[in-house]
Amino acid sequence: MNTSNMEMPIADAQLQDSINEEQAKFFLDNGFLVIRHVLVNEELRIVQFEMAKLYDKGVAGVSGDPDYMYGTGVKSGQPILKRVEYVIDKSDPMKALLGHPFILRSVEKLQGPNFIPTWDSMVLKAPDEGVIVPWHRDAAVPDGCEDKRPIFNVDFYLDEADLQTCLWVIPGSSSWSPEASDERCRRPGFSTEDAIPVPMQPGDVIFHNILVLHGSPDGDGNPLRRTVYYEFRPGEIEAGFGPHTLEYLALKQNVLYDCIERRKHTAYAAGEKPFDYKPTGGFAIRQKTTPLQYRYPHETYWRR
Ligand SMILES: O=C(O)CCC(=O)C(=O)O
Ligand SMILES: [Fe+2]
Repeated sequence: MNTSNMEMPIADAQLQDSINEEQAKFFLDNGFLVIRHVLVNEELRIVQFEMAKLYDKGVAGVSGDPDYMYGTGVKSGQPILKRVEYVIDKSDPMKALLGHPFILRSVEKLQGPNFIPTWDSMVLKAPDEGVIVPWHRDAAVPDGCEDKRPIFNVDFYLDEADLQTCLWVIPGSSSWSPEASDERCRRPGFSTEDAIPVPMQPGDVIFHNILVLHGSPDGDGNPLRRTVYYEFRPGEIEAGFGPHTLEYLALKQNVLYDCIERRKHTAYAAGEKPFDYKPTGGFAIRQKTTPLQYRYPHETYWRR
């Protein structure tokens, strides 16, 4: 495939209410989509500040808390903070971010009205550690599921990702067979001949299908890069095939509903048309309750 001059529609959250048909089709065909200017002005500054607090806490060293995850620095050999899990639980502005109306209207367009939020994590590329993220898929679609609606991550960039350090994706690899995907991931080194780079500015977003092959090169002398991943799944897929229980589905519906309400009380959302979360049929929310918590550990809710 010639990917060098690929026609790529780019959405702009300041100019549209949600992604349009052409952008949705591009996402479904290629497994990723870029959206500019999702976080701007005060919200961008607040979210950057909140995630700097978690980053600093993690770098200072947190032990005995599984939410702060460390790897070993390629250059320094030291423990390096690589991921912080359950960021919504740890910060109120991150709850309000889950209610972002452009994002939710776009998720609804791609997954239908019964979607739920699943994972919420901050992924870190440590400064000057030159860590390669090898080609991978984030996860597989649950066993037995024939529903073609995409499961995907919404990646909020809090720092710039330039051509040297940004994410690369292989357009269309979201529809490859598991065998073709495994074969490509086994190819040695971080080769990019069939891939395209996705440079980003702070506040920009990538939607990426969990099945699209992606990764990033070692970028010598790279600056810190913080990306928040919010994953969404169609309720029908979750209910039919897991990986979580039905109880989890209802709990996360309540979290989402609550976060949409919280967003209405932020100064920066004052001029927005809020997202109207209205799951249908068997997914309709019968009783709106304040969430008991914002951290429902995945392993507590895996199906048997
Ligand atoms: O941000 C990156 O460079 C890739 C991170 C990633 O794909 C992951 O953590 O699953
Ligand atoms: Fe990934």
